[in-house]
Amino acid sequence: MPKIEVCLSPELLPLFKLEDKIVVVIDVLRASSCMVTGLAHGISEILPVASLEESATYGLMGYITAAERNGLKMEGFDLDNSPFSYMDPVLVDKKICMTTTNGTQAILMASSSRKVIIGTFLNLKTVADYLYIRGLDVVLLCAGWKGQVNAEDTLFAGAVTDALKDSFSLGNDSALLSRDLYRMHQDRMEEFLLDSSHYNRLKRLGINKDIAFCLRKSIYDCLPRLEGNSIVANTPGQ
Ligand code: 3SL
Repeated sequence: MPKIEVCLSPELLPLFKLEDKIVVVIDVLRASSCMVTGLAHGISEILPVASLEESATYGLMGYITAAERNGLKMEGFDLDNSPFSYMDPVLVDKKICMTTTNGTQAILMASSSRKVIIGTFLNLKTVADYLYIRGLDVVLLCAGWKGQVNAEDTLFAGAVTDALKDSFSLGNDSALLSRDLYRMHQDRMEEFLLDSSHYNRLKRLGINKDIAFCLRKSIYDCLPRLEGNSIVANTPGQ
């Protein structure tokens, strides 16, 4: 039986062997939710980069630039980090270069794995179906917040672990903890998150509607995957 491990923070990633595994990068609030939304709405590719400088350089090369730090859009860049911004029809067929506080950094850290895909509540069923069909060992990598564990990414890791309970074994105790957390709160996720750090950070910034949107389950069947250096929508069979 293949196994599921959960990595609760990128700081713990050096403890995991990635080469032969599928890594699901999770940043529910909000980077991975933006990626799923954008690709579902017709953006052609999203290039994750680490720094604002790199993003600006890609801007000069024709990319639309998206830059967030501490929840805020950075001055001089085109897009903020709201999934609603990624629905804009002017972005159809466009290439985005994206840098965020945690999500894009986690993707870059996972790039040595067999395959990187992007998971969110928005594409939960598609992610679980894909992992089931592939039947390979999986690491669910939570982007967290600046090295700290966060509640919403852990909750999503638990949702995937729970969805695959009959065909995957638990690879570590983080998988057990996240699965049971999800089982406990799956019907009242926003209520559970009321006291969580990033939920409150975004609320202080007045970004409430993004939170509710990012917690919607399985509204897109889009599966973003890392192809070369860019995130693109997966085509069936890959
Ligand atoms: O850290 C990130 O990658 C962001 O998703 C954080 S925020 O939701 O834009 O604040």
